[in-house]
Amino acid sequence: MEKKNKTLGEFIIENQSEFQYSTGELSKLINAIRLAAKVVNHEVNKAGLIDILGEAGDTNVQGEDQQKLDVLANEKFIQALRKREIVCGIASEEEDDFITINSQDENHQNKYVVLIDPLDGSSNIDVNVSVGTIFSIYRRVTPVGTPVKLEDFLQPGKNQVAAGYVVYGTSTMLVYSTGHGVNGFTLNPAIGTFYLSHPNMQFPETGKIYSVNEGNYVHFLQGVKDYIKYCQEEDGDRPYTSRYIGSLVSDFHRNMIKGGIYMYPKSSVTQNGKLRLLYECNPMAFIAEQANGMAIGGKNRILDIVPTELHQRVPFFCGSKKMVEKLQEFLDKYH
Ligand code: P6P
Repeated sequence: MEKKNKTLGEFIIENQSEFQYSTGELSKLINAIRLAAKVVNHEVNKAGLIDILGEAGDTNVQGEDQQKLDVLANEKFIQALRKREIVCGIASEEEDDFITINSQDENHQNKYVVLIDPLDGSSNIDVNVSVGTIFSIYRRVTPVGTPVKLEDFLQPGKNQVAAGYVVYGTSTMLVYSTGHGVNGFTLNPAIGTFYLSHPNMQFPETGKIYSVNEGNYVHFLQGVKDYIKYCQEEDGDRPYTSRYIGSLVSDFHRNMIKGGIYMYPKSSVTQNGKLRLLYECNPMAFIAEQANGMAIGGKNRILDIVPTELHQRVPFFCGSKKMVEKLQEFLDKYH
């Protein structure tokens, strides 16, 4: 078990060899994320003060009103990643298409692509509720030395080499995995240093919390409706508690610590659900499985889905293994 209070920097160096292509590349990637997370944290924490709330006036590719902090977070993460001579392309919820990052020598020697939701749950900013950043990292599949292509981004989630999130909550945490377990680092804002506060994070095998927007209940498939009713019945350790923040990173983080299941099902209103496969579901599913949890889209494992579009949406059920398995029983009855 890792010693607590180690800094993120020390942890990265000590675990450098875990990253299968370790020529300092992991350090550069995570350090870029770390820097941007601190900058965004600073802006999020003062959002109410410098009147950067409210909408930037634009809408993103999802047709959602773009909050000014969305725009700022997107810029800061792209800026931090662009400066490292390691990333050849970036895809973001806030960008219609992927961005080609040309290395200084312009010969496309960089080997990694990063997919990011720079500020997930941003509609919560105006009401001072936690938001988060989600990131997903792959090794490119097209030849080094050529410009990055869409197929570099449309890889199944099981190909991820690293993934994680930043939760800007009562404290700011960076939680990530390179495929060797999940570790959580808490920011000491006074000195701008992340410390290892949650080594080897694991989903409890089961739990008593279910997270879903019950306002959509009437639109859910019958299997989902039946599972929600199962959660609410008096029996054994049920009824469960319903907890839904409306911020994926926060609901996921709480459920990973306490045990629980998060659900964003498809419905008669949202045919494929709401969450995006590439920069929300895949990274969170990678973290979940690394923490002995489980993530499915219905019949299929999230990490096995072969993407077809950059911003495609999928139904998403993720959390404690036994709870996801129970849900799957209900889904299998009907579908
Ligand atoms: P709804 C935020 O917009 C988000 O992508 C997730 O962070 C969150 O869990 C979900 O959507 C909330 O969606 O439809 O319940 O408001």
